[in-house]
Amino acid sequence: MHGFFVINWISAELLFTYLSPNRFASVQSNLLPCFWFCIYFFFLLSASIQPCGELGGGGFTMAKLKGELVRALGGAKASTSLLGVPLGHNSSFLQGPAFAPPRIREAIWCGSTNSTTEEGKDLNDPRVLTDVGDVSIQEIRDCGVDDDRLMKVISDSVKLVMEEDPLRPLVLGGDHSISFPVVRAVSEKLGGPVDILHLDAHPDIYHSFEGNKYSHASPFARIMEGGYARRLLQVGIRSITSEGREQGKRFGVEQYEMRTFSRDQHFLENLKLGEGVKGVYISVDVDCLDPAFAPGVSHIEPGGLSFRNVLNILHNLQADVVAADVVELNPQRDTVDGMTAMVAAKLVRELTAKISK
Ligand SMILES: [Mn+2]
Repeated sequence: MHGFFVINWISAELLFTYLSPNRFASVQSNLLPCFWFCIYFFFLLSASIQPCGELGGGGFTMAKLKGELVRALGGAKASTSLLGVPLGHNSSFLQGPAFAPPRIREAIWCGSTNSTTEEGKDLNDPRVLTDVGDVSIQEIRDCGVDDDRLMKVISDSVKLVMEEDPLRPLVLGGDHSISFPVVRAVSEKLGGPVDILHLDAHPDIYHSFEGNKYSHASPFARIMEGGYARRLLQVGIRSITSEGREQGKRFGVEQYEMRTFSRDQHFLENLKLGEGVKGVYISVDVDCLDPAFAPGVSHIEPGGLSFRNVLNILHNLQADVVAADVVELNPQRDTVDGMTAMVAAKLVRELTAKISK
């Protein structure tokens, strides 16, 4: 149940509807505005009498409570907070990534491993890792909300997490379309562009794909058009069309292809990013990995990175990582024992260690 977030959202929508000029123009009697006000306050009251929402509500109160918890424990300079965005409908092939966030959480806390990251951070410490739940994507779409507004809901949710210093969002996708509203929120909230390290088999920079400007094949076109990134480094690329290269040139993207990885490896495993901008954003598409390591993805593309290549890139990166996402795990394509979910979970664990300090 994600009712709390829906209620908050509906309240805001109703207020907006009430305050919009069109509404005033169309109102013929005084009764209609009163009716809307009553409805609005009813929802406001409903929200205020369930201060925690449900666990997994992903709403304002949950981020606020988690922020208060971290500060009560003595705080941290930066603290990772998971935010699930179970969105799969902008995929061009399969929609399974909508089911990924619970599988990743299950794997993070699986009893087959422990709560310590490779470099010694304890994920059980709320100053290292908290979780604010999921944005209620499907429930909001069930209300007939289009993608322009849905993307705004995602951006607003990310901003609510960032509001609670020192929380920094680590977003669990979802397909790759979510990176656009997430990066937009991070850049707007911090007040300037970030550098992006993007690990992926694909550049995801089509102007639009199959007529969809929010396609999971297009988020980095929207990000670069919006001016939300200064540098965009794409690593692991091995499925790229002429449009992908042209768009890369157009936006000044640094595309590192797998066919030259042995030449680029030392450089990529010792990166220093983010100087002179607001920080670094890391976007990891699980299909950056070779399918031998991560078969549970929608677009299987042989010839990818090893898991250790990716960890070397992340561990050795010198950067202030302000937010990140792990996207495109498709549980419907995973092995029966959920191997790729464990792979995605370990990426989340190690990214958590990178962000928190
Ligand atoms: Mn991909």
